[in-house]
Amino acid sequence: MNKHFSCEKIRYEGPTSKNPLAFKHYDADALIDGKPMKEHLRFAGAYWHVMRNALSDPFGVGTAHMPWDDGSDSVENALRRVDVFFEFLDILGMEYYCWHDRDIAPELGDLSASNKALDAVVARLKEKQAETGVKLLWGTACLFNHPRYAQGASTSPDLNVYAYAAAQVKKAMECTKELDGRGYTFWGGREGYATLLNTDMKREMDHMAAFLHMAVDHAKKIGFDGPFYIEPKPREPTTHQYDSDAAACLNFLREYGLMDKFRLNIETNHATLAGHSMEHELTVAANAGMLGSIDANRGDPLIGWDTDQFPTDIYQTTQVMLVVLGMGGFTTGGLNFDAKRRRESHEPLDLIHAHIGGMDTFARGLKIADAIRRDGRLAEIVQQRYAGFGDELGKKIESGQCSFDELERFALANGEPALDSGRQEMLENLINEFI
Ligand code: XLS
Ligand code: NI
Ligand code: NI
Repeated sequence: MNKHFSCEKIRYEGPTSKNPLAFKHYDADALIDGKPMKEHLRFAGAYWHVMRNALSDPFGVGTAHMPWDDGSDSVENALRRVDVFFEFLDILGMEYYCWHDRDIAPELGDLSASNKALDAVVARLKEKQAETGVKLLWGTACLFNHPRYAQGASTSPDLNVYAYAAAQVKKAMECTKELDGRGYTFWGGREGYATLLNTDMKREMDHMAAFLHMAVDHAKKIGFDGPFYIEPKPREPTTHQYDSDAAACLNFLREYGLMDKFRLNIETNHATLAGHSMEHELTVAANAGMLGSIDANRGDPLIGWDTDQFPTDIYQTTQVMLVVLGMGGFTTGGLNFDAKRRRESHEPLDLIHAHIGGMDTFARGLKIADAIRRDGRLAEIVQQRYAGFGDELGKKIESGQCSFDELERFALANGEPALDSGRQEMLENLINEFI
């Protein structure tokens, strides 16, 4: 029995099990389409939610019980958390994790003291990784919590803040490299504006691009070859964030010549805040060959902010896994549970329940998506809808060899088009056959 989480290691017991502390669908080594489930899903624990989220909300203080944490900013306390976090990962059999610099180590009086504390914790993380085989999915720098970042980090009007942010990212990249991280994430927490009255948007975006170019240069210099991820989010905390959705990020990366080194990290609750579905955002990213990783969570349809709830919707995880399987699976990325318990679920054991649910929901989504793909009807129907473009004229259009003159001749000769049904409801029924 683990003393911090009051449970044993979580095992797969199959769909008929009534044990709340067992997986019903996530069977790590079971093969789906020739590949173990754990390799399809690449689950990661988010250090900030598991170890550092006290579960406060805008109206109340934290409720989480963290008996291992003395609440101090000491390095000893930070090191103790590392050990507990690795116990947590082991209980669930999670092989990856993610962090912000300031989650794993305290921010102290000045930058060099903070860097020193970070080094001490990174050394412990490195030992723990070697001992357990756990890997770092990505690291990132927290450029949104400290008051200095109130007006942005790489988009701050204050050059001193810009430089401070650069120094913080430089160090976080070096720590990620030290821990053999598979990627490095930029989420622009404060990279946006509260009002355009005081904002030179063009200049701020130019500054952000210069910042990211310096990150690319530094990666080359230190030999970090993992991709960088940009994580789109439309608003919150700012009124408008520059990385507002997948399409805006792709446009930004193209405009500033950053497509090579970057991929997108798409988060479910950010997609819905942007007024899109997760399926939409993933499809936009995947179509551009730019889907790198996923922050798995969900919003609440009745609450208008980033509630970061654990995924429970099988329909949604099916859609996600259809896109992931469709692009041939993750390479460097994975499914990072950027999700927190509700404030009412304050016991450490609730962290285990929450992740069991998230992992099982994705395991089911994976199995269902694989079955839909093997069945083949859905893909066939989509293919058929565009069948006309497989003909000679269609091929000319798709290869850029056609002209308006030719299409006008065709339209005049063929008369009014007789449209086929889109069959949406039939396809919805088809998906439900598998769920
Ligand atoms: C916040 C973001 C954040 C990033 C990492 O909404 O999701 O947690 O994933 O900075
Ligand atoms: Ni996130
Ligand atoms: Ni988020």
